[in-house]
Amino acid sequence: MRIALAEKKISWEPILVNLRAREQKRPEFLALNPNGKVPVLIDGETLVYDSTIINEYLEERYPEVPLTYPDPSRRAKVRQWEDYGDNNFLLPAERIFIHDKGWRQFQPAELDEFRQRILESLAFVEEALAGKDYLVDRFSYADISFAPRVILLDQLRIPLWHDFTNVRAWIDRLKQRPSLQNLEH
Ligand SMILES: N[C@@H](CCC(=O)N[C@@H](CS)C(=O)NCC(=O)O)C(=O)O
Repeated sequence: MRIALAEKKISWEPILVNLRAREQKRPEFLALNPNGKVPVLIDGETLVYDSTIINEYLEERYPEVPLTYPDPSRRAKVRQWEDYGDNNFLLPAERIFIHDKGWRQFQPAELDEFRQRILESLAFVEEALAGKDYLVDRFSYADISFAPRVILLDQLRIPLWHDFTNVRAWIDRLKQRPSLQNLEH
C-alpha cells in the first residue's frame, strides 16, 4: 500500500498502531477493521482495510498512474501473482522478519521450512521472469506483492542461488524505484 501510494504520488500521513501493545485489538481500532489488523486506509469519508483491497481501491480511485491493466486477462494475472506472493513468499518472509526482530519466536525447524518455501517461490519467479523485466509486462501490483521483503533477502539471511539470475536482476530493478527507497520496514 505504501509503495502504491508512492508510485501514484499520493501524499499521506501515518497513524501508528503499536502491534506489540495489541492496540489493533482495542475497540477503537476494531471499529476501523473488525479483523484487528493493519493496514487500514482512511481517505476522506472512505475507510478501507486489507492491503489487497486497499490497492484495488487506490487503483480505482486514483487511476492516473496505473499499477494493473484495464484488460481482464492481464488483470487476472496480476491478481494471481498478488495472491501467490502473499501466500508463498510474503507469509514465510514476514515470519522470519518478525522472528529476527524478536517480536515472536519460531523453532529452528520452522525457520528452515520458511526459508525453503521462500526459495521455492523464488524458483517459480525465476522461471516467470525469463526474458521479462517485471512479472506482468510493466511494474504492477504483481511485483509490489513481493517487493518490500524481496529487497531484504540478505537481511533475512536467504542466500540467492547463483542460478537465480533473473530474480537478482529484478531485485536490482526494484531497488532503483524511488517508491522502494527509504521504505520503512
Ligand atoms: N491480509 C491482510 C493481512 C494483514 C496482516 O496480517 N497484518 C499484520 C501485520 S503485517 C497484523 O496486523 N498483525 C497483527 C495481528 O494479527 O494481531 C492484509 O494484507 O492487509
